[in-house]
Amino acid sequence: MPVDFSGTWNLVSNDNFEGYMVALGIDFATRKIAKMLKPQKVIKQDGDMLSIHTTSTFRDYMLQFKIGEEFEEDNKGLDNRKCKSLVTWDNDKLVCVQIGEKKNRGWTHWLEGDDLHLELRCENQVCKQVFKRA
Ligand code: VL7
Repeated sequence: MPVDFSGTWNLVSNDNFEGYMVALGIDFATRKIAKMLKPQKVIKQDGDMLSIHTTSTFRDYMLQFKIGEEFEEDNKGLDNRKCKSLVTWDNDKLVCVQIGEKKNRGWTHWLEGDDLHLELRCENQVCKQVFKRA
């Protein structure tokens, strides 16, 4: 049985989000607002289909995809760069590779106890976020 990430999750820690945003070229004013946010993720996992809705008081981002199938990602409201993205399982971790203008871009989700972990990568920057069930 694969891991089930379904649920509503609240951000409790956010290490080096600033470095990740700088690597993505997010401007200073936007970064100032973004780093104050405590986003929530609503994840729905149904077989190979996933939706991850990241919401905040400032911006929302919705991602829907099928595991193992490449898709176009527009990153609208984030850095707005288009990528070809692919999410696959690495044991119990969900790994996304985002091919585009930025090197080494992607993310990994996994569960540790009842916490949801997320590593966001761009170029030489790694942001580490932890979420707890709402
Ligand atoms: C999504 C933010 C910084 C712009 C606003 C910040 C708004 C709330 O891709 C992500 O998650 C994956 C895995 O769960 C699913 O899409 C991370 C937040 C990354 C990057 C860009 C700052 C402006 C944050 C939407």
